[in-house]
Amino acid sequence: MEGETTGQGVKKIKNGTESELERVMREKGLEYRGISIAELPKLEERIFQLHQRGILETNFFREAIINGGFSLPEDFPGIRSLIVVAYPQLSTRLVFTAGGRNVKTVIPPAYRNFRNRILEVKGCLEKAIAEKGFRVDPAFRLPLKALAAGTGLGAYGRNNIIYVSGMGSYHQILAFFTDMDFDESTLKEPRLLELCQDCRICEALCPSGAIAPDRFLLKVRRCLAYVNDAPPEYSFPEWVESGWHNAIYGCMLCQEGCPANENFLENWEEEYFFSEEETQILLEGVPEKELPPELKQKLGEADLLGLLERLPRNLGSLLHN
Ligand code: B12
Ligand code: SF4
Ligand code: SF4
Repeated sequence: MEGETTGQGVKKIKNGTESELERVMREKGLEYRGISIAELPKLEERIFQLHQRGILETNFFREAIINGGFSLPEDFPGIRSLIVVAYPQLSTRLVFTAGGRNVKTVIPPAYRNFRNRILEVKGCLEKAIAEKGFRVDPAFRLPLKALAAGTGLGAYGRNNIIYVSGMGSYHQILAFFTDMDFDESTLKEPRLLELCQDCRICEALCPSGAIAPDRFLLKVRRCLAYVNDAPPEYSFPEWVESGWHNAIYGCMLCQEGCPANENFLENWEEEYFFSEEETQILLEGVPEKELPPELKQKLGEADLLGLLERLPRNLGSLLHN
């Protein structure tokens, strides 16, 4: 496959003033970077070192490394690179009704329609490069923040979340294997957001101490996002105060209070209202097949059906705030 390289490091398809990939991604408002697949073992090693030092407080090590999350798909020979993509996404507002009172909460950015977005972006990438004989396949199990930082797509905030220029932390990170080459594709050192140098707002706002002054990595088990994503049979630990909950799952306190996000707080991707009766049905944990069709459709659109079993616990806690 013949080609030349652009200043941005993307293989430019012959006869194009810019590569088709750059054009398609720009039109969709997506940011992306490419990295050689040969760099992946270096990332694995970085994470392994954190594990060796005993500071990786997450199951991620087991899932990603021991269970082969870094291994390449066998049905895709000739993988050359990874394309790492940031797709902007705002919060989705939810308004529940209980005791005549409206209770407002959110689905955080990045949580909604993840699978659909993978397919959508895969479609865009295919439109741009498949025609030239390249292939793309989603990479689900790689450490996406570390990849975003390692490709220079984004920088870490002190809150452990990736920030991308023009999107703040309001985006989803996606990654794809491809047999296309990028020329500027070595693994970079992770960068801290400049604003964080003189700021500790997120540390102060985190109610549970998950963002700690003495370590960069999150204290994962203290994070409300870890707590309220637990399977439905687990109730919240005693140390979690109900007033802390602020999202139907996940938590937005360290993002909403961050000055790097000030442009993204006012708008919603979408808004869904739940009547008193609907709120009650959700609190009772009515199974999906017994839901009134309209409520089921609304939950489907909001991408909340997968969370149905956790709703009595998570929503119940929000309503008691
Ligand atoms: C496990 C997981 C969680 C766990 C643990 C999070 C964690 N910090 O490890 C829990 C349940 C707590 C969680 C919470 C959330 N998550 Co989460 N999570 C994941 C998952 C599955 C893996 C994360 C991972 O790689 N952990 C492993 C560690 C090693 O990664 P790391 O933190 O990047 O570690 C690097 C840095 O610490 C760096 N480093 C070390 N020291 C230093 C020092 C300095 C100065 C610097 C700059 C860097 C640095 O080196 C490490 C290795 O490279 C990913 C999906 C995926 N496949 O990647 C989503 C993912 C990371 N989560 C995501 C989101 C949106 C969230 C929440 C914001 C959701 C919410 N609103 O509640 C919260 C954020 C909580 C927080 N403040 O971090 C997004 C991230 C989007 C973004 N913009 O960053 C992802 C990518 C999912 C997605 N596809 O959108 N998550
Ligand atoms: S609140 Fe301040 S320290 Fe925390 S991520 Fe935002 S800018 Fe950085
Ligand atoms: S998501 Fe919430 S609990 Fe987790 S670190 Fe941020 S503020 Fe703390």
